[in-house]
Amino acid sequence: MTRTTGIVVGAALAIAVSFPMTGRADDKEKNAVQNATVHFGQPQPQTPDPNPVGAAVTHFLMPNDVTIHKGGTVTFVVNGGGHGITIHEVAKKTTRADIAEDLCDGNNNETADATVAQEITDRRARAAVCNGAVRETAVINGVVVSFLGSQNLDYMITDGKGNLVIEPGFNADGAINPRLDDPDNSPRLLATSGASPGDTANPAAIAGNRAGAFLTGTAFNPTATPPVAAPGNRIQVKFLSTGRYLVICMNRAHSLNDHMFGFVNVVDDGEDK
Ligand SMILES: [Cu+2]
Repeated sequence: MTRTTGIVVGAALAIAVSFPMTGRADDKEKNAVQNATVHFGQPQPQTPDPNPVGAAVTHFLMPNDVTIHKGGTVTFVVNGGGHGITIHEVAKKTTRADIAEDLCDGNNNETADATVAQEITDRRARAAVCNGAVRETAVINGVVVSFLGSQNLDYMITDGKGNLVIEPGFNADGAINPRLDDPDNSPRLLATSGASPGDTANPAAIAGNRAGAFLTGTAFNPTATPPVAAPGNRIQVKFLSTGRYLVICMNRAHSLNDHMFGFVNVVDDGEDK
């Protein structure tokens, strides 16, 4: 009888203690889920603008910042064409602005907490400045080289600590560095569409094509009854270590021009998962 009472009292104390601990928990940890789903590209039906902006307004992740438990997964649902996914670890304090400032148009027209309508306005403004039709010049090894497309310039993408995360290199003739593809400058967890770090060990494996293929995304079929979205690739990644991870499109135009990136946070809330 006495022992039973003691167990009940002990349980009540444990519950009482757990509330203040929850209250102190970081917001990210409180909102962490075991398995998240992220749209890589605007979900169907997509609403591209008329040209010249076109599909640029569909180049975003939704949601663009998710938090999961250590050992959990994120499944990326690929929507629309021309995407490749790469994931790099970044410093935990890295903000969206830290990445955006290193891309074309920097933080101009990049409003992190904007309304959906404001985000669309921002994407249009960015596409007017950063696109495949603008001509850029750069000096490479003392030689002035002309580029068609702002996405073909070199960009040094650094994180919140100032560490280099990705440097895609110049893509002067359209073939040197066809993708946002950097296996060397930071820990990379995934790369779906590019060369392989085994490039030198087994060059025959990717001979003649450093670009690889883009992913197959969902496609809307307005002529079907009812209109349906054809399925696309769904890529599930299991995150085994805590940290903050940059998820960015390997299509240079999508990432460097259109800022197609987001984040995954992986937290350990002290529970056995
Ligand atoms: Cu893309």
